[in-house]
Amino acid sequence: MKTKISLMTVIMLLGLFSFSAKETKTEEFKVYGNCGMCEKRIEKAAESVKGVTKADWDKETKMITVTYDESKTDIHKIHMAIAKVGHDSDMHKAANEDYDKLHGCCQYDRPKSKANMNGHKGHEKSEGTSSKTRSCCGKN
Ligand SMILES: [Cu+2]
Repeated sequence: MKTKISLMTVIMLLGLFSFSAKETKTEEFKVYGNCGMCEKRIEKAAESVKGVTKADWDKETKMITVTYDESKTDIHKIHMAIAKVGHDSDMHKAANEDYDKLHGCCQYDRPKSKANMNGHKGHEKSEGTSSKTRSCCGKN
C-alpha cells in the first residue's frame, strides 16, 4: 500500500515537472512586408531574440508564427526586434528611419499611420485578396 502511494507521488511529480519545464508558447501575429527578402529579414530578426526557437513568416498572409520560451522572453520583445529591422507589426510600428532603410521593393504599404506618407492612392486596405503581392525581388 505504501509503495503504491509513493509510486503515484513520483508519477505525479514527474508529470508536474515535465509540464512546468515546457514553457514554450506559440503565437501568431501580423507583420507587414512584401517579399521573400522581407521574409528572411523578419524571421532572422525574430529568431535573434533570445528564447525564440522558431519563426515563420508567410508573405501571402503576412502572419508570423513564433515559438518561444516564455521564461526567457516575451512577445513584446519579438515585436520590437521585428520593428527594429523596419517592419511594422500590429503591436509595434517601425521607426520611419528604419523603414526607409529597407530595400525599395520591401517598402510595404504601411498600415495607416501618421502623416508623412507620400500620397499613394488606392492602396488603403490590403485585406482580402492577395493580388497585391509585389514580385520585384525576383524568385517568388
Ligand atoms: Cu522584401
